[in-house]
Amino acid sequence: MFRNFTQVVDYARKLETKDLIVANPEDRSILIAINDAFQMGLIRPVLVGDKKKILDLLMELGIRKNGYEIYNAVDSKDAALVSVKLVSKHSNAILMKGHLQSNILLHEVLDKEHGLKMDSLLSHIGVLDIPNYHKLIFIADAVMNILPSEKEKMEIIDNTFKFVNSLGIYKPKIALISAVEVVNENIRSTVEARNIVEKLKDSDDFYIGGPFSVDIAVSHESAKTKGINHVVAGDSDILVFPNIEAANTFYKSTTFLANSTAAGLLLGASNPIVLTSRADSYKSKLYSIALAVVSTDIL
Ligand code: COD
Repeated sequence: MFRNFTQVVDYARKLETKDLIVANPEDRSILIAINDAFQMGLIRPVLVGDKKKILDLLMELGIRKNGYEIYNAVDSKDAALVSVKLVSKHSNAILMKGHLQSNILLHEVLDKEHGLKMDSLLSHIGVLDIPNYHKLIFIADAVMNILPSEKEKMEIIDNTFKFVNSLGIYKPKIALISAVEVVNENIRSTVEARNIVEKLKDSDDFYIGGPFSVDIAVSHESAKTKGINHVVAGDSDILVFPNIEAANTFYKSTTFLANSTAAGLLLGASNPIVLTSRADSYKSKLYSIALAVVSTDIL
């Protein structure tokens, strides 16, 4: 069971080296993270983007280009297309989003001809190490699914549970997040949470509760004050948010205001996909790569 990102990196170092194919790596923090992962033996870097700019940046950062495979791309869309095509040819490869908009890459990932989509729904998992919380917390979906339906939320829960469970977290506690803990027919997420909990509450694989406001999900004190006595309350492993705005706001608030470290991956595709925000730190990028390497081993 991984309790922090250092343990994830240590485990990844023991595994077989993977090809990491990066769309648009023309960014200092991305290149430093990739090079550190390369030096640790986690990955072999394959870079797709503006070749001259990449070489200039590598030189500026004092990184030798030996061991790097570099393909030129004319723009972000081309870089996304070439990267996805390269990844689709290697079952052992990892795709990473570099310095480009998420939807440009996701569009290519979803392409029926050359993409990485299988039968399942693709969803994002954000892993947060928050100094104020007693364990890693997993959040879905801050990046991919804009306003998932009730059925799609069930698929997101399935993707997320499988991933979290494979990291050694036995019977994770899943909280369905909304603004309040009581069902209000005018707040769709409370109604959906009630329905989902009704369907999944007898699962032997995980504990599930909701609707919960975030404070109930992560604070025993708050749950007690509000009269909520539930195994998930105050001790959640997984927060499932109602929509991308809520999840993304939580993800970025905790990283930029609460000194948290985040890692992010896309789940449900044929290959692991590292998907962090362009503004995420160098460490976030390194930890996300390590998590992707580990996920090729465990999923
Ligand atoms: N999983 C599997 N298949 C999917 C998914 C999914 N999550 N989403 C769409 N598909 C399939 C559809 O069924 C369809 O067959 C095909 O893919 C295309 O679907 P569209 O028309 O909805 O695809 P797009 O390209 O218009 O939109 C897909 C995006 C993922 C780009 C879109 O949902 C999006 O913009 N998401 C938000 C990305 C973003 O900007 N995040 C910001 C945070 S960093």
